[in-house]
Amino acid sequence: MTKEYSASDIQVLKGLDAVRRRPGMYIGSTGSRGLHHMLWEIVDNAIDEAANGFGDKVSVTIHKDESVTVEDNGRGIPVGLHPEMKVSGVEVVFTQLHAGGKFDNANYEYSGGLHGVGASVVNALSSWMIVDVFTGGKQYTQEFHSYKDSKGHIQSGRPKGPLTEVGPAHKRGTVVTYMPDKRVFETLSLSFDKVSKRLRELAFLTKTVKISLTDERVREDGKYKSAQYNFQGGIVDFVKFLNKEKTPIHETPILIEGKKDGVEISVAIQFNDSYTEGVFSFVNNIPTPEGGTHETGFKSALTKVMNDMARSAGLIKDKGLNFSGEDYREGLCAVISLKMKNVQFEGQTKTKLGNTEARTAVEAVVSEQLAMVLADLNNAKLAADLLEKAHKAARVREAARKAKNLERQKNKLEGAPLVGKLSSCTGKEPKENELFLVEGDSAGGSAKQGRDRRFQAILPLRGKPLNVEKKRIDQVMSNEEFRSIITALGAGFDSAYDESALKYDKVIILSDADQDGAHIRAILLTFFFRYYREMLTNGHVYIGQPPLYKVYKNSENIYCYTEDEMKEAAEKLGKGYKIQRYKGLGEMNPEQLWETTMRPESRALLQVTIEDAAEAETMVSILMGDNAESRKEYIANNVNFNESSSEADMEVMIVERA
Ligand code: 1YM
Repeated sequence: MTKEYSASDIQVLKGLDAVRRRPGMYIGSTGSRGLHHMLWEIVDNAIDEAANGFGDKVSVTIHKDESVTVEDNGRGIPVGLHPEMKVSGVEVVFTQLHAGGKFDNANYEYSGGLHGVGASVVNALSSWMIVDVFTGGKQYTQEFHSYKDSKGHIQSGRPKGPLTEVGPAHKRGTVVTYMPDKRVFETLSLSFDKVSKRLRELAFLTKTVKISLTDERVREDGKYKSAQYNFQGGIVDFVKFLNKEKTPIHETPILIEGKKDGVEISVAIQFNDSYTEGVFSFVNNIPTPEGGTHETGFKSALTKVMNDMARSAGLIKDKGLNFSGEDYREGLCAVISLKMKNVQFEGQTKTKLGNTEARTAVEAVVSEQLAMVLADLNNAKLAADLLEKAHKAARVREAARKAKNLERQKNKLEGAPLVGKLSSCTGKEPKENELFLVEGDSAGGSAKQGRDRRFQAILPLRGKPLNVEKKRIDQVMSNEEFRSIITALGAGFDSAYDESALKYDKVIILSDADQDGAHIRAILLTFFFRYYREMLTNGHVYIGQPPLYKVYKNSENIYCYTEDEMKEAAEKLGKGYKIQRYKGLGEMNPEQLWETTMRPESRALLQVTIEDAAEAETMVSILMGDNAESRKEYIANNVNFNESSSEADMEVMIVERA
């Protein structure tokens, strides 16, 4: 039944083989991230169809065998023959890189970074794929597979036959099922949490669409684990959701929508009574956590509109206190969503928008509309509250600035200052040096003895550091634990941070594998997220991974980081093995700590990304914020006290192993 394909197909299919040779180029990685990326490719096509007004439902099903089905009720991928390729539109879409009419159309030109590389990449990296299209009262189907030919070469994403009509149909839409190829991916297991979070985000960003997720691998109360999302309010619902743990100072978010120079702009804003700022931006539904021109445009507009108001209100005088942009952004929660062509992504992780037209367009649209909203008499109280808030913030900032300058002067005056508890390293080359932030004095002691003092410095932290949530910058600065970190880093902090002065290339958090350790780690990550964001984007922050078990017999020791590894090791050593479970870092002697956790050649470090830190911040707000209800809910959903390790919480904050 497998038919030989014509010469023109062979050309096409070579593209798929190239994808298989270098999967990373197309989906970023062959780890968990890449695996999820596959799903986003197919989901994006389904969401686009709904966003363009065709259909309103998208469903995702993760099957027991880790294959995935995505279904929409749009027009269906075109089934007619492609005039040049002489095969169906469906076949073109799934076998040609960047195929199809869609790529000439505005929606598809947005592929920047890794997004939008297309459904054919998913086919190329799957062991099999089935596409069903329902259109014009008929059902069509086509199957693809990847197999080894007689010479042992992999043939990727080859059609088993042409698109075939299989019967009548009473619905419209596209259904794609695929099995990620285990010859390509290190893991085939999609994370329900990751997938549901992203689908929720897409439901906020595309308000017409109803999205459902079913996980057939997991049963809950006799049903499959599932989630459904539909937000009629779109990004207005999004900011309300983001503010759920906080106390908004006005009930209805401000919504700004407009189009300029080909850039479609939607912004939703709701202020809360906290001191933190949260701007969440997206371009063509892709998150841009590193910010970029759109965020810059938004911030200048906000500053300009507020400055104009402050000036009219007589708050800004030529002499004396001036307001800065930051002062206006205390307690700001905003979602920015842009739709535009020819997107340029920049930055370390290609998640920063570079297009200059986005800055001018956002600035113009937001300035004009925000000024109107705040001039509206119905919003007079909000306008007055915002000015008062900014005024307070400016006074505090001024006080903090004075204190900070003092701090920096101190650093300069004393050269390498002696931080009380810091055991510094002897090496003077910051690029080589590492700073370990260690939970507890006893572990700190072992780390001090076990380290390589030429490049490893140890700073033991006593007890739990101050919870940074809801603390003003001046309070954080005067806390002893944070002060010692700030001083040890030697590069100022917050707006005074100066990366060129940073004394350590790696800052490694070492905490116990228990609830307390997870808590301390989350607080420290929140601290870096709030005051040293650049350190995160530049990849300076790490989490050390002490082993949870030692399995040993006679003189052989195997250190294990998960329960599975432990079981495997026990099996390997056979009869007579013993297991030591490390409840804390303090239980390891200096040599063991060095060998398992500190020695560069044998340790496993997790590099913390900005997303991880942002998640830790969310976790900290929930666990320590004032909303007891959501705290309970969070703990019930995320923290498993029976679990032997703290992997449950680690899940929430951490990436793949570096
Ligand atoms: C479960 C995944 O891929 N749906 C989907 C894809 C397409 C269309 C409709 C579609 C688009 C257009 C015209 C158009 C795609 N079509 C193409 C191409 N769901 C899923 N639903 N007609 C149908 O944009 O012009 C690529 S994707 F290239 F064939 F037009």
